[in-house]
Amino acid sequence: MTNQIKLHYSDEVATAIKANKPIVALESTIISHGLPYPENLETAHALEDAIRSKNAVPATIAVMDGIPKAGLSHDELARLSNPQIDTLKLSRRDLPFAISKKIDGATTVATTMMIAAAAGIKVFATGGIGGVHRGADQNFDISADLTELGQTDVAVVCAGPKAILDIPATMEYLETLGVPVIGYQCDAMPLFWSRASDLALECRLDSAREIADLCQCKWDNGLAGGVLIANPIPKDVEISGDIIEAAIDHALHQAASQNISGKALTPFLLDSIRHITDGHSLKANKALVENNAILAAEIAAEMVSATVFK
Ligand code: PSU
Ligand code: MN
Repeated sequence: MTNQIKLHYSDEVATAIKANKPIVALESTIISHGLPYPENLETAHALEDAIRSKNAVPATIAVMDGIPKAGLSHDELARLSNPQIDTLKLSRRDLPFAISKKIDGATTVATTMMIAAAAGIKVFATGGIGGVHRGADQNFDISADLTELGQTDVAVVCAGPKAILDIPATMEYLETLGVPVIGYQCDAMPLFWSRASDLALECRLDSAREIADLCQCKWDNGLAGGVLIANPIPKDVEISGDIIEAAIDHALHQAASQNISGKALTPFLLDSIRHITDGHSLKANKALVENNAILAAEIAAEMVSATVFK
């Protein structure tokens, strides 16, 4: 047997796996580094509740005391959201360090996919994936989320790449890696805080059933790797492209003048945009992740019924 991630399941997740119930993975970087306290803790609970309200089981993923976990306790969620505790942001390369040092770490899209796949969980809901940063031709800042999508069999529901990125370059990179990008009930790539962009998508699907089918066909045919589902932010909380673009510009200038780069860049930009938009971006961020959790639960339910009736 090849080695694989050794993980711990919460009772709720272990029971769901045995009973073949639909399960949705959730990431923890958004809790520790993406949202401020106390909204981060409130959102972590709201996401789990949204998934349970759809008769699916949430599996929030993180590394606690060096142990990769699928499903967290209330205490663990509180620990990850506590701003007084410095929690590492773990991408693929950081996982061995956190495990060997037995420390806590919040998982990004990349590491959440890895641990979800090891747990046999096929669907994961997040806010926005990481991607190719603006200026990547000079700084080479390309998120490991993309390479993970190219190799790990998990369907990731997001509201598009974060608009702080170079979106056309991110789309090209996903194409190179062979990652299907599905527009859920939309024809253009959603841009996280805004519903649409001028980037046309070639694959539109209008139901959770069709999305589950596409994933199953991909994996049944031995086509390894993830599927990206782009679910536009709900209309009532979207921020118009002009307003958000001005905020992003401002935030990017602040980051450059304070020499922020590497893994600190995404959290810095999200926080700075929250200040510039007077909290509007935070409200939007919470709503879009919840919207994604609900769609992910529907897809997970369709995947389960497909295996039962096969
Ligand atoms: N989307 C959000 N908030 C976040 C992130 C995404 O709404 O905090 C996180 C995700 O965990 C994603 C990470 O995997 O940012 C990407 O970071 P980087 O660009 O450093 O790879
Ligand atoms: Mn990066």
